[in-house]
Amino acid sequence: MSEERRLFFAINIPEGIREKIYSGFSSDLPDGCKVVAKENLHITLKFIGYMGDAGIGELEERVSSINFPKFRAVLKGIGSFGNRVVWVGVDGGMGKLEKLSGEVNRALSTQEERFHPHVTIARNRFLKRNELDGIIGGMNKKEFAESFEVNSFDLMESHLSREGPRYELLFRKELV
Ligand code: 3AM
Repeated sequence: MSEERRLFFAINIPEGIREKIYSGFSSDLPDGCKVVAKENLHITLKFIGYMGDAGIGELEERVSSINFPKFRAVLKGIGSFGNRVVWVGVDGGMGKLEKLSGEVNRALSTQEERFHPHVTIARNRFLKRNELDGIIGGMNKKEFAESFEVNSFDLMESHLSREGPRYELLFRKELV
């Protein structure tokens, strides 16, 4: 039996925008937050969980039936889920992202879950709610907005370690 791997489908963010997010926001966050590495910034399309190699082959075959047109997405604004996950929001292409997520669920025969597209930039560990809200308020004054064309999505493997996750691209599904 092959080793189980931790998998998720992601829309990877172009390098220039990852650089702007990282240098403009992530690197300013205090130590109480665990910042997502610049190379790991992405929008999770669907978390899969653990699967062996045969499962990966099946995922690839199933998503190969998806014929979804390329579209533009706009990343805008900073927010948080509760007092924990700090994110850059999606403020354009939302309908298309939701449709694409639906297509992925249809192809995989998985249930639709609540889908809130976002780019996690940090996870708060020690900051109090009002401290984090103050930092996010300051970040939003910078009025970050960047758009890019979504022309593919990727199956990623997450290798967990003490230093944080390392993501490996397993296959790419091109949009049409
Ligand atoms: O892209 P973000 O950071 O929002 O939180 C995990 C991360 O999301 C999420 O999958 C992404 C890649 O690791 N994740 C981890 N475990 C999960 C689970 N059991 C999960 N999402 C849903 N269910």
